[in-house]
Formats: sequence, C-alpha cells, structure tokens
Amino acid sequence: KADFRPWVDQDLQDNTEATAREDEDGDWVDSNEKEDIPHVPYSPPRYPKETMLERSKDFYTLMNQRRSVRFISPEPVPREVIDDVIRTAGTAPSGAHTEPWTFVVVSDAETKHQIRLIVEEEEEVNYRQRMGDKWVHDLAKLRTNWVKEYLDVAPYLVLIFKQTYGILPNGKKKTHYYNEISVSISCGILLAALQNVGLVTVTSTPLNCGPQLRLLLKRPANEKLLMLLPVGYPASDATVPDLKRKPLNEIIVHI
Ligand code: IYR
Repeated sequence: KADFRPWVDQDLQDNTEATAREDEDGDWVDSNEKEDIPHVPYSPPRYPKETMLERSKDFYTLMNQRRSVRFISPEPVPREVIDDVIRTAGTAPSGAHTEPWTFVVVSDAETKHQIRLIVEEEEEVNYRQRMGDKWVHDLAKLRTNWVKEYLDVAPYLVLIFKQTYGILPNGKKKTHYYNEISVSISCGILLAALQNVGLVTVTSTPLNCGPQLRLLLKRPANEKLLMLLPVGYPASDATVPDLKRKPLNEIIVHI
C-alpha cells in the first residue's frame, strides 16, 4: 500500500489475460524481414518571417483558450468532424512508424452508459480509498469527483488505446517501440485538433478501469487504455476553474 503509485503508467497494466507471459512469448517478426522503402523529396510550405510571427501568435491564442471542460452539451456534433480530428491525431510521429494507436469512438447511448457505470464504480473507490487524502486534497480546487455525467451526455466518447505490440496478418507479433509516448503525442495533437474546431474535452485517465473498458469495447489484449476523452460542445452553463498558466519565463530556459 505504501508504494502504491497510481499515477504511473504501471497502473495501466492489464491483468485480464490468464497469462501475462503470453504477451512476451509467441512469434515475433524479425526487422530484417521488412523491406526497404523509397525516400522522396520533402518541401513543406515555408513562410516569410512576418507570416511566421503572425501564425505563431494566432496558434498560441487559439491553444491558450483550451480548457479542460467537464460540462458538455448533448448537442450532436458532425461525425465527419470527429473523423477528421482523429485522422489528424493519426499524423503523430511514432516509434519506428508503428502507429501504435486505436481510437474507439463511442456514440451509442447504451455503450456510453455502460462506460459510465464502470468508470463511476471504480472512481468512487479511487476517491474514497485508492487515491488517499493528499491526492484528493490536491484535486479539491478542480471540484471533480466520481460522478461523471459527461459520460452519458457527451455526443462522443473517444477512448484511446495504446497497442503494446502489433499483430501482423500472419499472426506474428511486431515490436511497438515507445508506444506510450507515441500515443501520448497523438493525444496532444487530438486535443489541438478539437480546439481548432471549437469542441471541448477533458483528459480523463480512469484509474483501474482499463481492463473492464477494454473487454466492454471488445479490444484485443495487446491494447491498453491510455485516455478517455468525452467530446462535444461546451454546455451553455459550463464553468471552469479560474486557473492561470505559468508565464514564459518560468517554463523556458535559454542556454
Ligand atoms: N481520475 C480522477 C481523478 C483526477 C486525477 C487528476 I491528477 C486530475 O487532474 C483530475 C481528476 C477523475 O477523473 O476524477
């Protein structure tokens, strides 16, 4: 109990498989088996200095308006917009270009409700027991608790899974290098893409819910839940804590 540190990714461990060893066993592909790919010229747009300045400020202004929002409107959101933001998340860099992510988009009301039941049941135990007094105290200012109405109300729940290894059509396993940070980067890009279209979310990492949610959503054993994002327009009466961000001089070091 003393060394229980639920905020580290060790907690994303999924013990729902009879033998965790099976993950490491089995047939792995040899990287030598993969053929070479051609390299092609690359010349993305290059902007004049003034344009760069203007774009850097505009993008900062947009992203600085992003807030974690826990009050989401039930108003429908065009599915094509969701497809596009997930396409955008899929542009993230990944270890050896393994693209180790699966984005499960849930709009079905009954499935959303099942997710809510699983998350609220575990989160109640988290808040009451697992997190401990210090953690709960540190979160008090955010006014969060285990009641997650947004899980029923948001038009979409996006559950992001990291594929801890790949499975090729021939059944062989493929190493997914740096899968956690790769998928985390894709989540960051997803947040930016949502902000860009005026949608809101909150980065939730439902502690201890990964295995149950994986089974509910029928995802394979190589996939571990990394993040759950409820997505929609903000509720008309949504509020956020009046947090401030660190100024540049506190986050930058020039050498
Ligand atoms: N996962 C819980 C608790 C929680 C933890 C942190 I760290 C936060 O910044 C906010 C919430 C929940 O979603 O309520």
